Amino acid sequence: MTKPIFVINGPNLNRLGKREPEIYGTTTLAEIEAMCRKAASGRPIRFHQSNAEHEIIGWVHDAIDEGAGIVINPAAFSFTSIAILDALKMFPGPIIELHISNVHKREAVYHHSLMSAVATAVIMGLGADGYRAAVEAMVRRLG
Ligand code: DHK
Repeated sequence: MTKPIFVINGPNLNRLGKREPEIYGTTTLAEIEAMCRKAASGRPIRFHQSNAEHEIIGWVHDAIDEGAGIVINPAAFSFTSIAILDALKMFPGPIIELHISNVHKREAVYHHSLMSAVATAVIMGLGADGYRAAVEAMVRRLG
């Protein structure tokens, strides 16, 4: 059985499409999910979003048990959650951290992601298209 790629999304990303379109664009999360499934070219995808830290940790644990790779947009938890960082530390496979916006062009509160230290790679500033780039890179990396 081909192990899935987990695509995990953090808080407020369920509001994409309407949320600060000048920063996040107008692509909805459902459209992003469809882009990820297309970009995965046949590899299974587990696509999740939650505003709750414990649920995101639960999906990272699922990925530890049954996933091949993780693409994660931790959103605001990127800058606050040592708990999610600790969970990601246990994941043996490749991790691509993703941000729709270029956080370094934004307010200082967004400048230091705790997750980048354990990420294989970080993609940011490509808008929703960053998800397609991340999944395609993950598929190539997993071979
Ligand atoms: C999404 C968020 O919700 C913010 O908290 C981050 C990230 C940026 C994004 O660009 O995808 O700062």
